[in-house]
Amino acid sequence: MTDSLVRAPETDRTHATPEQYAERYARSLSDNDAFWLEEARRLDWVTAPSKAGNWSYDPVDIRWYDDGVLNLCHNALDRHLDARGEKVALHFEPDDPESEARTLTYRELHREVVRIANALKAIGVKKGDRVTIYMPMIPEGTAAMLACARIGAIHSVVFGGFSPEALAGRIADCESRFVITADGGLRGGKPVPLKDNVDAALERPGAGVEAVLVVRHTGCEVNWTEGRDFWLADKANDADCPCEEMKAEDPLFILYTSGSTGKPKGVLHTTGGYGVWAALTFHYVFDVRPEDIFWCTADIGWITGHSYVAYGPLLNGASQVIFEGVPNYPDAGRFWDVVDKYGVSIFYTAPTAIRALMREGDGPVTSRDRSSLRLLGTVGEPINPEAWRWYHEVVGSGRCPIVDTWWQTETGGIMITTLPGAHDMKPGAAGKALFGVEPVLVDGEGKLLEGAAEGNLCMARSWPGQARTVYGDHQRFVDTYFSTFPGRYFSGDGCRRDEDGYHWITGRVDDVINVSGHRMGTAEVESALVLHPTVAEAAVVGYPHDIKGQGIYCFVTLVAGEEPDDALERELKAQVRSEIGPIATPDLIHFTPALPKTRSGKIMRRILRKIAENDYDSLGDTSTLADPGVVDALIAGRRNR
Ligand code: 6R9
Repeated sequence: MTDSLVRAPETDRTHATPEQYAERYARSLSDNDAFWLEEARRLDWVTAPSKAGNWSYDPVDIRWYDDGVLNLCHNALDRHLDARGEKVALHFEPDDPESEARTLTYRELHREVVRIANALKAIGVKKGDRVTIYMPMIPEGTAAMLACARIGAIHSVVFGGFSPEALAGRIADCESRFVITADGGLRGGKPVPLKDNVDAALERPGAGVEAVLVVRHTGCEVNWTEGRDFWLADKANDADCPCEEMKAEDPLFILYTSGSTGKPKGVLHTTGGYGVWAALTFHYVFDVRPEDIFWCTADIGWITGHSYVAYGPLLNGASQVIFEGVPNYPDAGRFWDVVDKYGVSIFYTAPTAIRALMREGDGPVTSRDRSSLRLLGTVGEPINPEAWRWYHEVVGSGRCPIVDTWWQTETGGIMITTLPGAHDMKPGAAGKALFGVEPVLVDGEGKLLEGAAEGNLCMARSWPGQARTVYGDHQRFVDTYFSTFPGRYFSGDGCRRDEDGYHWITGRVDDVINVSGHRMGTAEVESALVLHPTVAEAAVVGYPHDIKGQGIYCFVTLVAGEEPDDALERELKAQVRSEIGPIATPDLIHFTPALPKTRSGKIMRRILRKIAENDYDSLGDTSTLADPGVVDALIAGRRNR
């Protein structure tokens, strides 16, 4: 009964009624420009925009609020100081529950941001420069992002779990000359050698930088390059640091994300539209009230951490928790300890975390109070109805609505969800379009599908939070998102729309897999594997994994004369870890003498996916294979989970 409705409790129907939603949604489409100009008033502008959308999908040129001028750091901090300077902006919960927690008010966070902004200026950062941020989940991470926004620098946050190799690639791609990092981080009691990783990355070709600002965090030993490395504390100062006036379309940040081909893409977001979108989606979806304590467990290295840690909550003047650690340290009740400690009322996490905790049983949850919770959210991948029900019934004690929010790095913020109060929920369905969003489904030929249907999820029109380009490669942006179905933005996801207009995301339809809510291009893992001298060819697919959603299944053929063994398997896994990072570690390696190919030499991934899924009955047409015998050999060698 996955389609059954779960009703939001009447007491939560205060934010947007079903009628208000329907009315506002209809107007957001029919009177799009007026709607978006009105919504722009959520922000302070130096010069208010006279027009909202100015975009085209053919040719691809996306602009919003073109003639507006503003600064997002001002909007996130300065403008709150008079009315709520003493309100908590961040509660920082360290990895070790015995370590000292820190709380920063809006005034204190503002001071921290100004200090970092001055440090950035002192090391030579100017408006338009790219600054790479490689940080643990500590207040200085968010503050560094806002400091960049304050002085008009473009931040490129790289997840602290990425390897030096991956970091180097991202530094080189956007020609970033500055890095902000910490001496080290802590996750689940284990040290993360951030500064060492930066040192290693900067030895790679193309990744030389002028200066590295280092935040003292764990106090661990670090190597030092005189003239290049600077402690933040030595460069920071309280001098006045006015907010730079930014045009709405000036870049705000670059965030790298995996695609189906090639190296990760630097998705570029700009200032005005992204700001409006982050502010609006946070306001509506999380139904935020002044007394709420919000907690999004995402790292700032992902888009969720950008929009719902750094920007959304602060643009709305909300109080939030940021957490350095992991869900199961020191034990599986940690999330709920933190919820109780700070009185968290809105909690936003990923299905993979929910599934991992569900496995530990109800005890670690029910032994904690959790009565402060009133709204739960999920993001990152489809949530299976079983995990949804556990989240709803056990974590939320059946009291809290769940928002299952579908969106992407490229969309800047939440696109499809139910709204608490306005919509009933269906376990496993993301829900309906947010204001100004017009999702459509098309078949393989691009034909529009009406009513209840399943197809490729596209957007028929732009919205302010949409990515503008791929940094340095606009053609790649056009090719990736606008060429499959011309005139539409193609998300890369499959989706079923039911008779009530709810969207059920069926997963990626391209060669991207979703591992624990993280996007991984199969091509990236393949490239890492073939770097090994024994590997002739590799093909990587996803397969269903109980906790991670999808696991990484690698088919590998070796060069002639090489024999597979356990040691080689370990070496290949290590190779992928060091090229990309631990999140890309293969789950299964299947050595095979050959891969199934068409006569023109194309690997038939469809067949590999079926084999990885243990689904041998629906292998489909294998007659176009150059050597159909390969399939039997593959089935015989199937790796057990
Ligand atoms: C925000 C984020 C985007 C991809 C997206 C889709 C999957 C995200 C989802 C979901 C089903 C949800 N995805 N939210 N699938 N239901 N609520 O995760 O961005 O890292 O760019 O990933 O994640 O496949 O295309 P990003």
